[in-house]
Amino acid sequence: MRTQVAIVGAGPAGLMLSHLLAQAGIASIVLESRTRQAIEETIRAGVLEQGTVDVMRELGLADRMEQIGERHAGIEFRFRSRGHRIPLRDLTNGKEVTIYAQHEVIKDLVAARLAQGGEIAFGVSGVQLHDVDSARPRVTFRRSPDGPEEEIACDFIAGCDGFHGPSRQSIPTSLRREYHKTFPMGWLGILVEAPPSSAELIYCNHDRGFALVSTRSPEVQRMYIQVDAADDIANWSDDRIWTELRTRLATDDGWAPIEGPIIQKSIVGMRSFVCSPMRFGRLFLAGDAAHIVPPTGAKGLNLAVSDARVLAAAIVEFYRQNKTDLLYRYSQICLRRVWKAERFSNAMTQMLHRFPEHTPFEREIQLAELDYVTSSPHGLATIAENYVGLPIEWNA
Ligand code: RFL
Ligand code: PHB
Repeated sequence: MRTQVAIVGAGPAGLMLSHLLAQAGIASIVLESRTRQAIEETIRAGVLEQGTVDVMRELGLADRMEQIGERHAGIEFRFRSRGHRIPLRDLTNGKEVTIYAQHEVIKDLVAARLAQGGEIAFGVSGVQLHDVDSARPRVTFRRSPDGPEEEIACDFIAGCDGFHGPSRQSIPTSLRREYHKTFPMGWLGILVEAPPSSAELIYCNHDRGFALVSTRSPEVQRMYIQVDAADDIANWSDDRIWTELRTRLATDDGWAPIEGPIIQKSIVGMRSFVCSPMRFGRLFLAGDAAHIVPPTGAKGLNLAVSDARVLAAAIVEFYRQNKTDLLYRYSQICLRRVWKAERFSNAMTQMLHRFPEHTPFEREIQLAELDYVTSSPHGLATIAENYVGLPIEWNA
């Protein structure tokens, strides 16, 4: 088999890249280890930056998002039992975020790609990358564990296979640097059958830990609470979860979450990670394969999409104009935006969670920080500008 771009991984990065390339008439094949059903059902992110929404529109894939996604013009920070609104739209010349679940984005991208005749091989195994630093890279894989090995010869490989995928390991360790930080807490996330408790997202800092009220639809809410990183979901009965949510989110004027049956619950860890550079020869990493942010800034999916935009532009420039300028600058352009998203996600995490090691002094400093960013016009503008998403700086 031969194609122009072999894409490993059908997450937001890989699928978005396949669409952006197809729009420019460039062929790709996507290899995905999980089944279509599994990728369309995994519950993950929910907040789309304006730039991500714009790409969906440009690709003509925004119909369902416009129907069932919700546009939010602000968010709330809650601490010392009081809410403080951050008016995103007013502070960013009209930019907003859209609440639309990642698995809905995946469904839209997969359906459209298959309808256009695009090739996505689901459930493949044994994906291996070969000769990535030559002009003729190859990917081998099996369609089923005991099926024959098949080979794709290509011009470029896009490693969009998430944090645990094999692509990053194809960059020799001597040529890449990895930056890691693990946070001492996790997020217990739930899906609840109940109407929204709040018209906008609530990020809450409480003595007992962080809580977040988000939403998925008029019938389903998404909520999170900070728990110990090593905690087991079996320790969390529905009653215990509701007690924590009620306690952490309570306000002086009697606010309480709207409760309902919990239909899904799980705990995820929180880490920061960056791999630099994001390119080796003809292998280009995109999304979680190259970087992870803690979910507090709602940036992971959006970074995956902005990497895909830069990579698509670089590959299009190569085929159309026979230029390699953007390809060579790919890593630099992406990492400039990635580090700013790492910075923001880290700052949000530090500001909003309880840290076991904090002294009473550090706790007061944290609350003063929240007071500053929710009362100073500069503090508010900084949060808003970063939350709706920074632009890609093509001249990096
Ligand atoms: P993905 O989505 O992990 O996709 C990678 C794909 O590669 C496949 N794969 C392989 N395929 C073939 N061969 C192999 N050997 C393979 N190994 C792996 C995998 O099966 C998978 O389908 O990476 P991508 O495309 O880079 O996208 C990244 C995002 O999924 C991720 O950053 C976000 O979900 C993070 N995130 C959030 N991001 C946001 O922008 N806004 C949010 O509100 C937000 N909330 C969240 C989040 C992540 C969370 N969790 C679960 C960590 C909330 C949570 C709770
Ligand atoms: C979500 O709705 O899943 C969500 C919202 C905001 C975040 C992270 C996740 O910061």
